[in-house]
Amino acid sequence: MLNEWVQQIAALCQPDSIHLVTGSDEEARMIEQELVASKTFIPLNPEKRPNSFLARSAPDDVARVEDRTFICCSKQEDAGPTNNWKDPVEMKGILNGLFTGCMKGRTMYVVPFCMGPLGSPYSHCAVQITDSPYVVANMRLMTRMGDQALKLLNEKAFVKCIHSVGMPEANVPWPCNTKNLYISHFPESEEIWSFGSGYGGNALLNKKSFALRIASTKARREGWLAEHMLILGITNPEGVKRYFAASFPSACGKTNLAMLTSTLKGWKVECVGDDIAWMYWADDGTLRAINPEAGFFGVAPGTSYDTNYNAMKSVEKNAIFTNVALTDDGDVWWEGMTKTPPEHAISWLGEDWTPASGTKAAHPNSRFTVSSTQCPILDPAWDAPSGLPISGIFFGGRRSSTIPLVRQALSWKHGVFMAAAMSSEMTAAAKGEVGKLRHDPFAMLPFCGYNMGDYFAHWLSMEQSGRKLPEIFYVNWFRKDASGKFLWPGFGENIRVLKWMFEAVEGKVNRVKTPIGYMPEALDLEGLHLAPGALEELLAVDKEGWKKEASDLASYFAQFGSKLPEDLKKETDNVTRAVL
Ligand code: SAT
Ligand code: MN
Repeated sequence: MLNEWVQQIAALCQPDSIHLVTGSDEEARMIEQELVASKTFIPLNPEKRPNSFLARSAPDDVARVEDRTFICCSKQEDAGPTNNWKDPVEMKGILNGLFTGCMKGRTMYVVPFCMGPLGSPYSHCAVQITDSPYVVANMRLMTRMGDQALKLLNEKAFVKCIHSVGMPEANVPWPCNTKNLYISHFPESEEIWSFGSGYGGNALLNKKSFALRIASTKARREGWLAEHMLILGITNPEGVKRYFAASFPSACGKTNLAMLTSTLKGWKVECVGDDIAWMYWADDGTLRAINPEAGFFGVAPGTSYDTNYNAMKSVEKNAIFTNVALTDDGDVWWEGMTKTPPEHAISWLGEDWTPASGTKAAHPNSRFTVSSTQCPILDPAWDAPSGLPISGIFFGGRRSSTIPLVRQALSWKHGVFMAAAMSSEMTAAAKGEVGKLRHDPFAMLPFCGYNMGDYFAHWLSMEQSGRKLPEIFYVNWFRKDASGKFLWPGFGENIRVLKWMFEAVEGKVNRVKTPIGYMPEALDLEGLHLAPGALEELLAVDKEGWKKEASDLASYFAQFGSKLPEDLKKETDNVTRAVL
């Protein structure tokens, strides 16, 4: 089956050669050498960062492009109002034209990969065909790929991912074709066709395209959840360990949170994953999560030994950096990595840069790619085939006002409502207006492969007898005071909020009921010096703000029409009434 399909795609794309990727070390060295020869990879100083490379993308191929991302299912209604829909037959016609001969003069790589622990009943396989060796090098760090995945494919159905940078015979370090971008998903035939971009989620189809957009449609059919969530383990001073999953939009600190260094004595965090969780109901009624990925594709700017020690340790070797700056001693640098910037560097655009330049040395969406196994606090059970039991789920956006530091849902339905009501200030992870507030339900707006109204209903349907439902929380690390300063220090100090959630799950009563959920009566602030009044402000129910929130939400929800579950309408009415 694999062979036939590969031949068919090869006949369409007309590459010079076909390379079935094995995942071996020799092969990896060969691909790296090829990338160095084509100037896509700049080898870093091996004394500073062994076996690591810097890539610079084309200046207009730097982030996910949501308005060129399509869901192609037969009925428009199934894609829903928040996705770009295209008729599958029409889209196949366009793609056939674009892909014809698109790999002439290039090698077509065939990358078998498995998302989730090898041999886990919860894992799913796919194959990505790509003409980008850069994509192959990244997938090697981020997925379980090559021979180990090929063995699992056998005769089983696999998701078909076809990717081309869309530039035959182009001899440039970063080939792409951003005038003709198509990131197209066919949930009914489980295919992904991506054309024109070589960057991140547009090109690494394992990540958002498969593990979220296609997987979410599979999950809906089969009764599980494919979510934009990190997974972490928290151990308390008594040695009790609990796992939490947490959902935030892109570039809102999931990687930092997943690798948190606790500032509270005796409390410890371990990392299972930083971006995607697949969750299933086990026979004992618990919700169990696996991380489908095997590596991190983290935002570089702002990452330092102070803010995320474990990420910095993870990228000390065997890492790929994209769109960060190159220092004069052959290492990498980005804004926020050190307190004092280098006196001179080469920017992500390949130009001379000094702190006086007045521009960014690294692109705000520059990234590091590294294998999970390099994370010093990787959870010992991160790869467990049976997944890990989830005690709590929390959601959070980037909100400078209104949304309190933390609250607990009053019920499962209320929790689903809180997540559906999520909105967040936009970041550089996607092309668009950075800082603009937008609705981003469950942090899945760009990643849900079907009608968001049906997605809400799917979440509500998780509440069934015999299930141990996780507690749901909502956090906001990003609230600011009147002068625009963050009220909460974030990073390692977030353990104080995690502690409250951990204890809430255990049934320890330290909460007050408010119209918008349970809020902490007290937080452990020992050793932390918050500005006077900051905690009160962080936990205040801002009535005026909530009134606006509720009326805005009602009009947002209206677009889902009859697909909006009655329960969410009721929850909106409840909150509106309660805050009025
Ligand atoms: O480029 S990615 O989609 O992988 C990163 C992100 O948006 O989270
Ligand atoms: Mn993400």
